Amino acid sequence: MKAHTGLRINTDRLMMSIEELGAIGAYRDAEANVMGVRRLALSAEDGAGRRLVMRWFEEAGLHVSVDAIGNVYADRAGRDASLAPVMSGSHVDSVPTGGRFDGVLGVLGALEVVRTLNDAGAMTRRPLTIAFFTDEEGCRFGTDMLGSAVATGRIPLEQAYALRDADRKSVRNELQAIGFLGDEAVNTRRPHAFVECHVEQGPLLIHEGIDLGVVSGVQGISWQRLTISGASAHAGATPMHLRKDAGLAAAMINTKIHDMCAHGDYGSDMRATMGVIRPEPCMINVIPGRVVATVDLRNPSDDAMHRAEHALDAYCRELERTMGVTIVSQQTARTPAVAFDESVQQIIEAAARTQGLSCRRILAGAGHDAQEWSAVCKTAMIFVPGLNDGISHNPRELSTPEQCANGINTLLAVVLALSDEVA
Ligand code: HGY
Ligand code: MN
Ligand code: MN
Repeated sequence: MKAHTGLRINTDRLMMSIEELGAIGAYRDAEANVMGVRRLALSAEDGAGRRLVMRWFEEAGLHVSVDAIGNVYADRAGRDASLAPVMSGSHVDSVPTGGRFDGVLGVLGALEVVRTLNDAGAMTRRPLTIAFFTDEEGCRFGTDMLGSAVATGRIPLEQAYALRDADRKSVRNELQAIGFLGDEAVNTRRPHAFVECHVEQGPLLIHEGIDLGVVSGVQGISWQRLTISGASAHAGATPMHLRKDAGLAAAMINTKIHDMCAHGDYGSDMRATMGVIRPEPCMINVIPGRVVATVDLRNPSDDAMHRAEHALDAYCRELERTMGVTIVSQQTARTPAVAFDESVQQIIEAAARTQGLSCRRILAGAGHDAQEWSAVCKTAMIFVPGLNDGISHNPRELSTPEQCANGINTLLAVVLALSDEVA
């Protein structure tokens, strides 16, 4: 059995795979003037991307299976089949204006780890599983990390199946439509450990000139869908005091959530976004009678998040009283702050330092599949910096081959260290 030490990934092969997958769902983004990626969960493009990656998994000699929520697992035997596997993976679905690296780096990076082990004829003590999970982004069906949440028992399968997109298409039917309604049972896999490599999606590492992020955890996430109902009326003939302007109410809520962040009453790190604002009838000379808007709150403190949600709810009740509108809120996603495993973080740090790479602990601003897997096994993440201030959920998302190689060489070392653990 060859020693694993000194193995290095094939960076060109990794980057070519990222480019090839990035061509599926590619579009020319007029605003950014670069090619972006649009592979919405369970779309035809997502199906094509999934099939390409599955083919690569099979070509790497892995045993591939699909579970009932469309998660794809690829298993590699270890010397001791009695030991639980080390798992690594992420997602291949994207937001509508995505880049080539979000999620993909973690999936194709895990594949590159396997390809490197194959080239070296190396067999790890523990089995390995690499994977990609369904609908991590949540922007089509309204709940993020969906596949991982079902795989780890936080969301029941039938509840996930029933989720519908804006065209009232269900998760179940869309899984069937792209051929990924798998037959493997969900909520059964319990890895020894889970480690995910992902682009940071923020400016910290690149601004500090640090090679890698050792992710300490993920902040809490609260998503709400607000339906604000007032009265549509003539923009010219209706006096201001007789209006029930749903558009004004939405704007006031948007200002309120930004004020909540600015004044620090809910912690200095709270972040708030009204990403969807859809007025009806959306005409220049009609007061909006109805608005559908979303509120995305992020907070590293669960207590502060609860207080912020209550404050927002009280504000909506106040607007109902003073403006004569009605505001119905539907919670579409809610995850607590998660702390990753200290021992796995230390393994990541040691792997980075052995390669002469600088690293620092960092809290994940975005949600990730790893936060769901941390409920069932010891888990941590490796962050890779990005150019353009680490921008993400934007076609200008860009990490260099060297930055990606640093992340995946570290992932290789971490997977090897974890796979050698007996207990
Ligand atoms: O919304 C998030 O944080 C993740 O990108 N789904
Ligand atoms: Mn992601
Ligand atoms: Mn994302």
